[in-house]
Amino acid sequence: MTRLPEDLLPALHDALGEAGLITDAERMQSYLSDWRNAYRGQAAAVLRPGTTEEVAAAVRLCAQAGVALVPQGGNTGLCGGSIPDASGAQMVLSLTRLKRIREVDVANATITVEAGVILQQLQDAAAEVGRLFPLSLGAEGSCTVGGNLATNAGGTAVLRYGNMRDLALGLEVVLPDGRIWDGLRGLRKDNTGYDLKQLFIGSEGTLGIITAAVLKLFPALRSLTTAWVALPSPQAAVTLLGQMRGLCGDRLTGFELMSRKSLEFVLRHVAGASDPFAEGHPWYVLIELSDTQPDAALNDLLEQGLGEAFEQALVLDAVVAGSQAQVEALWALREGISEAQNHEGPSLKHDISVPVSRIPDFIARTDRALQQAFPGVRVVAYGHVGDGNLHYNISKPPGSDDAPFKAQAEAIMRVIYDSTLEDDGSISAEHGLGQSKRAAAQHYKAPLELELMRSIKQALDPAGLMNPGKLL
Ligand code: FAD
Ligand code: 2HG
Ligand code: ZN
Repeated sequence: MTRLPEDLLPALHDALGEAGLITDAERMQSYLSDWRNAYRGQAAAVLRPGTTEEVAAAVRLCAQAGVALVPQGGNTGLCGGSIPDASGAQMVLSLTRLKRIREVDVANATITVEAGVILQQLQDAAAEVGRLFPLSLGAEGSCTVGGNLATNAGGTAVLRYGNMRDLALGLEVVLPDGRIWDGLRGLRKDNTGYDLKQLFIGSEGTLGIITAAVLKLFPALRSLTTAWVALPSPQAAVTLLGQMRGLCGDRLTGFELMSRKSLEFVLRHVAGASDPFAEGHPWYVLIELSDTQPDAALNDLLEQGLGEAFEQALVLDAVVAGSQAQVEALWALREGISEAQNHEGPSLKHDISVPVSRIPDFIARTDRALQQAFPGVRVVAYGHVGDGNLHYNISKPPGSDDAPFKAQAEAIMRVIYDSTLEDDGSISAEHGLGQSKRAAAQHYKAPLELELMRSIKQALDPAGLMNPGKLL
């Protein structure tokens, strides 16, 4: 392990107390690898401050000592952003003790929460005052608001409510030198220059530590209907999406695409999962309509939209959930894909985006190129089609060894990202760059964009101590 300045750990102990400092190797383990065990690192210590002032003190002490910090929330990220490197010289800064809901302002439709609040707790706190916090994703029982902001998380409700960037009005941030920026304003309009909070949102901990945020609340939903729909092709899904949007407007709050392969993985590995249809179909979408009115006649709307789509041969079959248990069962099929894919051996995750209209061509072209270059690899394509965001994931050929597949990872990624670029897309729509896509971003992002990003990094973190080795 690299030597730390002798007085640093005692000073951190004084600042954070017993609960705020972990140096014991055993107790540090869970902070040093991600949930898939895809990334593993070492750390000189894990810091667990309990207040913004303690975060500031820890950051200041580490800045003075030249020690790099790796911010960490729920550690559910999918690109290794919250895991330190292998040197043992960095420290993990866990925000999970910053758990307070500081204020709910119903009239302003805002909630002020600390970074360590779990997303589900935030959703529950909004529901308690008859409001909705709409961000929704598979990891919501473990991920934190700080992590959601730092990755600009997306999920299944972006179609209607936008991603985390659209849901934040103000931030409190500890800067790399330990100063606290109090930008906790709940203003919907503020044109006094650069929108500083947006710099930190999506910066993956490379510009500062987010300690609290003012977030938007929405009216609670009082009616909801969910359908599982079989389709012949991604083109049918895109056409249906346009038609349902035209018909339902903002009541269309979910539209998730899944290939047959994705569903097969879930049926094989998720306990209790069952196919809503007697026979298999090539593609599926999960459609959700919701409204703030209790009797919004959403089923009529859904049936009208699907009826028209049947006549146009866009839809092959459909089931509408008849109870809350069925709603949950249908969503479990969608949310189970990520976990199910882990049981099929090593997987390569890609969260690309292209314009929605180009999704069908993207899938057809990329499938062709992959099968030509890497016969037998399994494409597990699914995702937030309404946002143009596909999880175009790859599993190894069935029954094959892991090693040859892992050796091809880089080349497979190239095929997918080259194809994404052909459609003017992005190599990461929601998970961020972290460690896994950092090098690819250097290749795929425009040189001028990279130069501007480096200038911002240099201006805020000239010593490079905020999550080094990630993003840039
Ligand atoms: P972590 O994993 O701890 O950290 C993520 C990044 O943020 C790291 O770079 C870390 O350094 C930084 N960071 C964390 N907290 C702070 C802070 N307070 N200040 C500064 N930087 C910080 N993501 C989506 O966008 N959409 C999805 O639909 C989705 N579904 C998922 C489903 C599953 C089953 C899983 C496991 C993950 C999913 N994710 C999804 C990815 C992940 O949940 C999100 O990226 C989430 O926002 C990460 O939150 P976290 O608290 O776990 O952050
Ligand atoms: C989802 O939409 C998540 O389910 C996870 O973003 C995607 O595991 C993945 O690749
Ligand atoms: Zn996703």
